Amino acid sequence: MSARITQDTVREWGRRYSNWGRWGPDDEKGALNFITPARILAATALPRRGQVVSCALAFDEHGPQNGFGGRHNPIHYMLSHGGDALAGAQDYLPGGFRYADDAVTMPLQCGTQWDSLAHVYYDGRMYNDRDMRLVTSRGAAKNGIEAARHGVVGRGILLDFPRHLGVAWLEDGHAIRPEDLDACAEAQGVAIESGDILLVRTGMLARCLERKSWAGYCDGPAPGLSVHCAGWLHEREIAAICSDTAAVEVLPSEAEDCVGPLHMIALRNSGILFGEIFALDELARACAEDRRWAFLFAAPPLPITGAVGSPINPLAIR
Ligand code: UVW
Repeated sequence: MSARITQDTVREWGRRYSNWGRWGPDDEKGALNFITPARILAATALPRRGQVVSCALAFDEHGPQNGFGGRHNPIHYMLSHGGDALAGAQDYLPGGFRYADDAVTMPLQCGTQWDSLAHVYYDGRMYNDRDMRLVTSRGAAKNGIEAARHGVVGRGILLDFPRHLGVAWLEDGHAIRPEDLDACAEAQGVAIESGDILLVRTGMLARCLERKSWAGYCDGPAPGLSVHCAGWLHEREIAAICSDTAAVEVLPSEAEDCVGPLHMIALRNSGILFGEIFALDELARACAEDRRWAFLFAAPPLPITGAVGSPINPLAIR
């Protein structure tokens, strides 16, 4: 029987698993600092097949958003197209040259994305003991996603829980505990190393696609990492944690009196990037085929100045 988890537990574990000051007072990269040049070079030796697998969900109107938190799916619209050309609106262009342009309106958190280290805070402070008032309607003056512009590149590890447990997907509310992470890694024959980017597949996104329904995906219970994984992530020096759910961590909250306890500890105190709404099914199939769950992984954010997140097209290179 687990002890009660409360805000006080979160504060205590936040202090225990803190990386504030570890890379100096100016640091905005957090746990990405664990990805050293040596780790990147080692990761480049992993691909065997020359196979590139995207972990992005399509950015379109069929995405999972339902208005929760003001988030909506991407709205893509055309600024110029063949109809303009046909109507003569591009006749000012000499020599028969015609063109199409487009635009997209989207919350940066609506699809496959990184949460920056300015995304969550409590007690008025965010990663590296910065004041949350640094994040205003003008954006994040510190800890914005552009701090990760030279990454995120390194060794990716997929932990495929449905495959490990012999189920199609984990049930909503299924909490993945530290010992489960170890058992899944061991079953897959991978040893977790400092600087790894961890991709945890729960099968929730696959379930939604199979049922052709996103009901509950953004605002309901979900499988995910237990708050008890905060110490595991910190001790193993994980650089970034990603999942095929909207929050990475299990929902409902395991804490009695607060939401997002894993975000609060692992993102705010340990400085670990959270990657959400990752599409991991194709990668899971590819990894199972050759029984190799480690790969070169590249998921750079868009360097949007002051943004607290970024859409991404994460690539596993195998
Ligand atoms: C919040 O933590 C507010 O959102 P998300 O789960 O998308 O990171």
